[in-house]
Amino acid sequence: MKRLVVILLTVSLLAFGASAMAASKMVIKSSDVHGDGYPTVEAIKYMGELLDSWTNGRLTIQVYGSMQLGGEKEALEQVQVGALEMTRVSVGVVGPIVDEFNAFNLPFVFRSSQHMYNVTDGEIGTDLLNQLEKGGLIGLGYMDAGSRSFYNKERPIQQPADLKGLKIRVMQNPIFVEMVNSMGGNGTPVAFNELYTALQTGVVDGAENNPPTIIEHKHYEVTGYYSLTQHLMVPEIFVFSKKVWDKMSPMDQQLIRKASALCVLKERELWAAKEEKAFAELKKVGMKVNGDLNKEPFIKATEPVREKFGGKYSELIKKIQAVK
Ligand code: GTR
Repeated sequence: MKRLVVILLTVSLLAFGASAMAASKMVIKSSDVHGDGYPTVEAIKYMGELLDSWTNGRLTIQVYGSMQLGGEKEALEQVQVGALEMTRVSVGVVGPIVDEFNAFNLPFVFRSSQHMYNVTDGEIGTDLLNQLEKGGLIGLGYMDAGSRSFYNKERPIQQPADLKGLKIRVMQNPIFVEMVNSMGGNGTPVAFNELYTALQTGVVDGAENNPPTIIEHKHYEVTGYYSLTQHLMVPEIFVFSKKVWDKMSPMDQQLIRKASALCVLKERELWAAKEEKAFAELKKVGMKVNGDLNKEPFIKATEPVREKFGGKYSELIKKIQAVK
């Protein structure tokens, strides 16, 4: 009898402990280089609101935007060691952690936004997200970032030869350095949180990005020409720390997955509106936009980059290209 009481007591204490653990309050910290109003930031805030309402305030997200926690490389490192729960970064900086992601970082690999959605929403996208675990990350979803084109202070880029002599900032990944070099410019890796100053002081002459980023970070103040080469279509990604994730209850993990799926859709909707608005704003703030250029010479010039960096993943690339 005494033994039975002890067993029952132990079992109920364990159960109490488990539910207390499951019920413990958690503020998920998530970083972003962009600030309030940017689609990625607003979508993560929305994800936080969903979690908050589903759990009566037990799970919430606090976004640290505007590079408060530094650049994207550091943010990923913080998430890997579990010092930060979540971050939203470009797939551009994920390639050096999980090599397969570099298939998405190759110039002219996606034909259109729809093609990119079909790839990231399908088997290939899910498979790559799962591979993030080997880098200590839990992949929660992709976000749209449109396409990236060159902008600089010197001249419009009408053909690859116009890049000659220009130092063009790229994200910290060797692929992008070679991508710019293959087109005739000088690819220079600079962390995003140092880019405005690098443009202002002439450390670089230009960079490459989407219109919302140029508007939001006022890069038009320190450049002047935007040329629609659209050479990259690099998705954004939001990831959770595997170290933290492994200590969470399956129920909470499921809630986060569910909120992530809705967050992805929210960002797409916000992105479409933001991109259209930013395109119009570029002209208003005085950027000279040349949209009418022949992409063929740029595609041709970057062929060696696709061969060199894509060689290892030629099967994966074939699969990406086969997606409708
Ligand atoms: C932006 C992207 C950021 C960051 C930045 C960059 O388009 O949203 O995550 O990667 O580009 O060029 O570093």
